[in-house]
Amino acid sequence: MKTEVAIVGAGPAGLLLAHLLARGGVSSVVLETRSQDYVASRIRAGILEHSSVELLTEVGLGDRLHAEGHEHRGVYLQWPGERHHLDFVDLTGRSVWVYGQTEVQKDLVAAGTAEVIYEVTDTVLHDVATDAPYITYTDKSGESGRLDAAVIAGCDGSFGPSRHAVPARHYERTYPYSWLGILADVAPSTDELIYASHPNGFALHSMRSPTVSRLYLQVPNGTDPGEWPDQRVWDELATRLGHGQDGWKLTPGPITDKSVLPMRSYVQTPMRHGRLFLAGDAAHIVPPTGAKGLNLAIADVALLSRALTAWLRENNSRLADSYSDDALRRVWRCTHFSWWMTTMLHASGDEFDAQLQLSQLRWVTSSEAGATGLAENYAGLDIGF
Ligand code: FAS
Ligand code: PHB
Repeated sequence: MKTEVAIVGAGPAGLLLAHLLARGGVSSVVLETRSQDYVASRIRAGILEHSSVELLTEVGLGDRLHAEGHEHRGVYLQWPGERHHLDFVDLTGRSVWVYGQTEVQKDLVAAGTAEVIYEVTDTVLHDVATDAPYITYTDKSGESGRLDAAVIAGCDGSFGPSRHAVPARHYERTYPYSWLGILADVAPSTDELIYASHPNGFALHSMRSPTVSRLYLQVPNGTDPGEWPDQRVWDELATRLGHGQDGWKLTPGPITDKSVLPMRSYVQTPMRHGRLFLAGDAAHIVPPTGAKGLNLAIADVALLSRALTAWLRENNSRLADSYSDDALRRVWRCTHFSWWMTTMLHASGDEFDAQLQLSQLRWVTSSEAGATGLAENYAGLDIGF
């Protein structure tokens, strides 16, 4: 089989890249190791930054987002006895949208612009440094397959093969804590997200819809969700989120999903080797505190689709040659912001850290300059930043 761009991975990066390439008249085939249902069911990101919403809307993927998503002006930052709202629209003119990654994935599949071969195994990239790269794989019937392409896009996340095909420098920072995440069939107890710092640990009140809440608790690495029965989860969330503070109440409800998410920062450079280009989690991982993971994947493929279309349609390789440097500027900005939000809000057990955290929280909630710095990073910088 032959195509112009062979894409490994049918997550948001892979499917959006296929969609954007198709709009430019560039053909692609996507190879995915999981089933379509499995990929669509993974509970992950919940926030779309301003430029992600603009892009999805511009390329015909915004109808359900604008009908079912919820635009938020900002977030609350909280610590014991205090809660402050940061209004991103007042500060930067940019908002964010609550619209789950699962919904983005559904919209991408419904667009029907990606030719995907699901449930492949033994995916191996070959000759990526030549002008005739190809991929071999085994399809779900056990037949061997080969996909020849002009370019390979590695959109296969942090566990896929593509990143290993790039001779790279690796940067990594792990954190001494993880997140316990729950989905609950209960109306959110807040209109906008609450990021809470507490001596017991961080907590986040997010949501998916007017009837589904998404909440997280900082827990030690290696925590088994079984150690956290529902009542304990709600009691600890109430403590950390300030239940009873100024009359505010956290309303519990039936928990429908409970999982533990480890946290790390990871970047590998460069994001290109020969005719292999990496995008999304295949090249970088951020802790979810800054709500950047999905948005970075979207920004990468916005740049990559323009670069590959110019190269393959106009024989102009300028954007392809600068793709890695262009993408990494935003990757490092978002990596710093995600690290900063994580270290500012999570309890480390160290008293010096606790004072630094309190000072940062007081600064960003009292200084317009400080608040604007957080707002422009959270609501997102222009793609191509
Ligand atoms: P993905 O990992 O989404 O997609 C990669 C695809 O490649 C997968 O479908 C995989 O099956 C496929 N693949 C892997 N190996 C393959 C192979 N050998 N052959 C073919 N296909 C292969 N971000 C946030 O902003 N907020 C959050 O709350 C949040 N929560 C998260 C929770 C979890 C458990 C995880 C893992 C991530 C979370 N993220 C969150 C980050 C997440 O949203 C990613 O940033 C986003 O999925 C990146 O999209 P992709 O780059 O497409 O990678
Ligand atoms: C979510 O809703 O899943 C979510 C929101 C904001 C974050 C992380 C996760 O920073």
